[in-house]
Amino acid sequence: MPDFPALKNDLILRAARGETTERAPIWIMRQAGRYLPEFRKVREAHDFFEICRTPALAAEITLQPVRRYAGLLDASIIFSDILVVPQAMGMVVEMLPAKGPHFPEPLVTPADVAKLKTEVDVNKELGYVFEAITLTRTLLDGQVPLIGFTGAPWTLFAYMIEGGGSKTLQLAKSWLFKHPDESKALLKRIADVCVDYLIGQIKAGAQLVQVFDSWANELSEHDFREFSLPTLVQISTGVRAAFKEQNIPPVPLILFAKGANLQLDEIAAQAGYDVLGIDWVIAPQRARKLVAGKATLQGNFDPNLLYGGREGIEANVKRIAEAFKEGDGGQCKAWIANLGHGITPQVDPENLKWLLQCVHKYSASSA
Ligand code: 1CP
Repeated sequence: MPDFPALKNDLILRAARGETTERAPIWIMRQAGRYLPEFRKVREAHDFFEICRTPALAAEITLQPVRRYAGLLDASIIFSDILVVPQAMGMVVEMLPAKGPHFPEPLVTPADVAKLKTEVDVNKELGYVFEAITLTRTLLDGQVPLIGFTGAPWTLFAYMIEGGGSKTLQLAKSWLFKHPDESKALLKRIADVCVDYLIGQIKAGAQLVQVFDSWANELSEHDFREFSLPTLVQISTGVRAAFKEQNIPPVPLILFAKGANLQLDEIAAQAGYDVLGIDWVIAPQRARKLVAGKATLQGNFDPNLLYGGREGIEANVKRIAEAFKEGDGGQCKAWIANLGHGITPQVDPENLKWLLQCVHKYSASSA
């Protein structure tokens, strides 16, 4: 493990361990991104995946929100994308202007799985992410912890078959229903890569890691249990085994299974994650009841709250902070504040600043 500057703010690590904290730590999903003019400026000069593959650029963009919101953000997240995993498995992924990710040759039938690499050497294929993490953690100078991440197997599987974003996931789901065994085999292969990828990120310096199952909300309870949950367990088990076998100091594991709200109890009991991200649809009180102290909760402001004006932002942050503190003597316990999904491109950065300030104020023990 490289030697890094001492950490000055460990609030998120304490909350992830389930401790009571003086206020809620906060970071924002997609905090380095298109709502920031400084990000758009770098993007004008560079292709999206070129930035991901250039550690100095990825580090610079990761640091942008930390710099702009100095003292207000409690974590950084490495600039990359979940779709670097399908690239590592041998697929071509492009980022089209205004359209988003595009796979020119998506998987059409299970026979196409043969086109994927049988063995994926993450150090060779994704070593640039590891380098970016090591550089970023050094440049962060201990201000806040650095989060690494991967897409969850189900979400990556869906992109690999749909070939990009989709409203219905009709193609990906037809695989689940028509070819359940082949689907499970492919999901497992993706999970194998995710395990190695997360271990590599942790060894490179990631201080927490998050698994994004952004499309969990599209699966029925049955199908989530059948196709997604086992691979999420495979990831947490695989990473925790590496902590032991390779003598790696353990880091908290975060799972964001968007919209899997009805199954939070099952996920908290079985999936093996320290922190569970929740979207804005479920009330904090209900989420806390379902999780029953088995994990820290992360969330869950509606991303559109950032369009709600200063008063709207303040009132809703206050309400949600109070809900998370309820029953704990007005103190924050095991809560990491965040949005319930990524920040959107049209947000005024000043409104995000206000939301961060409101979280500091209303999550504090004295508030
Ligand atoms: O043109 C551009 O500049 C591309 C915009 C962009 C950015 C800034 C994309 C394309 N990805 C990213 C960065 C990114 N993606 C991060 C960076 C770190 C940070 O959070 O600051 C992260 C964590 C992601 C993760 C990601 N990519 C997810 C999971 C999170 C989520 O929002 O659900 C998903 C689903 C993607 C796919 C993706 N990449 C980019 C877009 C526009 C999308 C979504 C496309 C779709 O709607 O299907």
